Amino acid sequence: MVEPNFRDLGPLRGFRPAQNGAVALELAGGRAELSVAPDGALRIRCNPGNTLSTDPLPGIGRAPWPCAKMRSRERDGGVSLIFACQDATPQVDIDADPFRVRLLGRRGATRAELFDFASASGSGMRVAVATTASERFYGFGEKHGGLNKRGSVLEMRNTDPELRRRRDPLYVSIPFFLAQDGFHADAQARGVLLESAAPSRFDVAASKDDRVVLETRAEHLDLAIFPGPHPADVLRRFTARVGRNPLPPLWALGHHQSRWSYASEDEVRKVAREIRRRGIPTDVIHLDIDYMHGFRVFTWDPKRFPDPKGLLRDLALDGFRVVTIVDPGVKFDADYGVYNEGRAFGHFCTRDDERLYTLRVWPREAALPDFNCEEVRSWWGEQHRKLLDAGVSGIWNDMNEPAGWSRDVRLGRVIFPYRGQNTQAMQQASLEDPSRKVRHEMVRNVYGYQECRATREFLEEAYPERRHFLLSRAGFTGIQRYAALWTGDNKSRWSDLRESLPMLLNLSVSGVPFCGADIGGFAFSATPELYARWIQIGSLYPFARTHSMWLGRRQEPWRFGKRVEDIARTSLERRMHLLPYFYRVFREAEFTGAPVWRPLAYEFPEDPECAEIQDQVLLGPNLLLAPVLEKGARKRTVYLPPGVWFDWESDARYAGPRHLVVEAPLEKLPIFVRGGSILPTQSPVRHAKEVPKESLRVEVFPGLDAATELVEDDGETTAYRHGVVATTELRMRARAGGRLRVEIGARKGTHRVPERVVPVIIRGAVWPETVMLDASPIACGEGPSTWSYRNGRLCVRYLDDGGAHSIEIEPAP
Ligand code: MIG
Repeated sequence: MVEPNFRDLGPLRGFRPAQNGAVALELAGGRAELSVAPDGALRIRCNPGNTLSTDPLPGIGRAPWPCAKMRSRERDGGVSLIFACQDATPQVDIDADPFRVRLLGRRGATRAELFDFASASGSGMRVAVATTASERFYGFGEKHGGLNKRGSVLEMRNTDPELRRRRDPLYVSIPFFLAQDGFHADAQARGVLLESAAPSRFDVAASKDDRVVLETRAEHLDLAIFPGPHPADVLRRFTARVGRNPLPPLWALGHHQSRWSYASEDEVRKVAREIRRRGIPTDVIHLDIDYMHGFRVFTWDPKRFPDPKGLLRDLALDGFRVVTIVDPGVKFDADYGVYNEGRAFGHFCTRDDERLYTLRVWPREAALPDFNCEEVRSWWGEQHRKLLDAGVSGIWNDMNEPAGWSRDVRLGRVIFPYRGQNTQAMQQASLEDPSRKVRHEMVRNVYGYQECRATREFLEEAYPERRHFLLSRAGFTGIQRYAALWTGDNKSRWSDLRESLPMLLNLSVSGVPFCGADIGGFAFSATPELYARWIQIGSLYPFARTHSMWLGRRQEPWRFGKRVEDIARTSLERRMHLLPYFYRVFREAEFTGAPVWRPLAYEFPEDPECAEIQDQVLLGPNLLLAPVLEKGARKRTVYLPPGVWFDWESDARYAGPRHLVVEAPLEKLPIFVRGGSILPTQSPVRHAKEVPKESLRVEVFPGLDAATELVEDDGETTAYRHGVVATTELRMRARAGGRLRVEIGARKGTHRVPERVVPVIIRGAVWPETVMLDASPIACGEGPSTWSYRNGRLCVRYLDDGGAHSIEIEPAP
C-alpha cells in the first residue's frame, strides 16, 4: 500500500444519544458513533467530515447491532459511558483530548484502548489498539507463517497469488484477531474486528511494540471489540455478530476426492469403482472445470458428460455425492444463454464508463456478475437449479477473489495463464446503496462472499428441507454462514504440510470452523511418504479433501503403493469412526461459535507452554493430534498440557504437563485423549449413508468427572432446527466410592433411534471385580447386558431402548 498522509480526527467536542440507541460523538475533524451490545461487545464507527456514513453491513447481510441501554457521567477530561449488559455493566471511558476510547471490564480493568484515530483524506483511515509486550495474536484469517502473528505486517486483499511465490495476501480476508495476554487464571482474551470490505493492513506490534495499527483504504472506520475472558467467550461474541457455520450434512464431513479434473463420465465411474473396490471411505467426488462445455458455467460437456443425471444417479446408489465447481466468470459468448441474460439485465460489473468489464479466465473473456445487487444474487442463485436438478449435491466456488490473468497460451485443452490481472478499472454497486457505483477495489474483499451468499440463499430457499454444502476459495469475515473454505493452491512439499496446521488454526479462530487444505498438496507430486503423513492428519482436518493438479501425479489414495493405501484407509476409517464426535463438535460450532480445530492456547490459556505450539492441534475439546510433519521422522516430541492424557491406541496414561517422545512409524499418527472425557463414536463405514454395525459406541477416558450431551438426528435435513433430535446425557463419576460410574440419561426428543446394543468402552481399565448394569451385577460374555475385557479395555454392552441406564465398575481405573 502507498503510505497515505494521515491526519488526526481531533479531540472530542460533544456527544449525544443517537436514534438507534448508540452514542453520537462529535470530533473536531470527524464524526463517530459508539455502541455496546447487550453481550458487552463494543462497536465504534467514524469518519472525517460532518456526517457519519451509512452503515454498509446490511449490504452484506448482517443484522444491525443491538444496543444496550447507556447512562453517561462527566469526568475530568472526558466522559464515562456506562452500559447495562446481560451480566455486567461495562464502562467506556472517553478522553476528550487527545481522543481515546477505553473499554473497561470488571473492577475497572482496561479491556481495550483505542487511540490515534486518523484519516487520510479520501484514501483511508487508521486506528491503534494498545497492547502489552506479552500479548499474543492469533486469527487474521488465512495467512502464511506461524501461529502467533506478533511482529508481522499483514495485508488484507483477496488475492490469487502466484504459485511459485505464494505469499501474503492470499485468497481470504478476515480482518479479525484473537489476542491473549497473561497466563494467570483471570488472564484476558479479546477479539478485535475491523469491518472493511476495502483492502486493509494490520501492523501487529511490528513497528511499535505497544500497539497494533489497523489501516483501511475505506474512508469509514468500523471497529469492534469482543471481550473474553476466555477465548471461547470471544469467539461466541464475535460469531454472534458475524454469523456461524450451520451444521453440515453428515456426508460433507466424510472424505472428498478431487482432481483437476475428472474430465469424463468414464473417468469418474472408474475412480468411484476403485474407491469402493478398495474400501477407502469416501463420500464425495468433486468435478473440476472440465465437466463444463467450453468452461461455460452451469453447462455440461455434451461429449464427455452426455448423461449427467444418469451418472449422478448411479454414483448415488453407490453412496457418492457430487460437488461441481462454479466459477464466477461468465463466458463472453453471444450464443450462451447465461451471458445473454446477464447482459440484457445489466447484471455484470462495468468499467468507469459503463462498458462491460471483462476478465481473462478459462473461457477466454468473461463477464463478472455484480453480486452486490440483490437481483443479481437471486438471478445467479437460480442458475444452480440446473445443477441440482441433475443431482449435484454441493457447489465449489473457485476463482472468486476474483482471479484472472492478463494473457494466456492455449495448446489444445491445455492452458498456461500469465498472471498479472488488474481489476483497478472495474466498478461495482456500493454496499450502502446498490444504485450507486464504487470502485471494485473498495468492495473487493466481499466479492466471493457475496457470490457464496447468493448461492446459499438460493439453495436454502429452493430446497429448505436440505442441509447444503458450499466450498469457497475466497472469503471474508462471516463466510462460514455460507461456505466452507479450503486454502487454495498449496504444493506437495513438507513445508506446505507443516504450514497447514497454523494456517487452519488461525482460520478456525477467525470464525471459520469448516476448513481444510488440499491433502497431498495441489501442485507438483507427493512422494508416498509425504502423502502418508498428509492423509494421516488431513483425514482429521475439519474439511478433508484430497486434490491435485493436472500437471502432477494422480493422488487417489491407492496411487502410492499398498503400504500407503493401507495407511490412507486406516486414516479415513478413523475419521468415520470419530464421525459422531466430529458431529458433536460441529454442532458446538453452530451453537456457540467454538472452532472444530483449536490451538492448544485456546483450550489452555493459562499454560505458557501452549502459547506458541503449532505442530499439534486439538480436535474439539478432547482430542490432541500430534502429526509427524518431517520427512524421514519416525518419532516426535509431544507436549501434553496439564491434566490426564491417554494414548488413543495403547491407552497408556500420562500426567501433563510434560513433554514426551513418541514412536511414530509411518503407520502411526500420535493422538491423545483428555482424561475425563466421553467420546461418542461408531463403527467405521465407507460413507456417511451406510448404516454402521454399531451406530453408537461410548468411549470413556477416566481421570476426572465428565458430562456431555449426545445429540442424534437424521444427518441431512434441517429438521434438527425445529427440534427433531434425540438427546442423551452422558455422565461419568470417576470415583463414586471406589467405583467408576457411567450414567446414560433417558433419551429425550422426537428423532427416533431404533433399538440397539451400545458398547460402553472404558479405556485404561483393570480386570474388574464387579460390573453392574442398572444396579445388578452382570456376567462376562459377548451379548447385551454382559461385559468383556481385552488389553486394558473394559466393554460393557447395554440394550439401548431409550431408557436411562447406569454402569458401575469396581475397582475404579
Ligand atoms: O487457476 O479449476 O485453487 O483447486 O483445481 C487454477 C482449476 C484454477 C484453482 C483452484 C484449484 C482448481 C483449479 N483452479
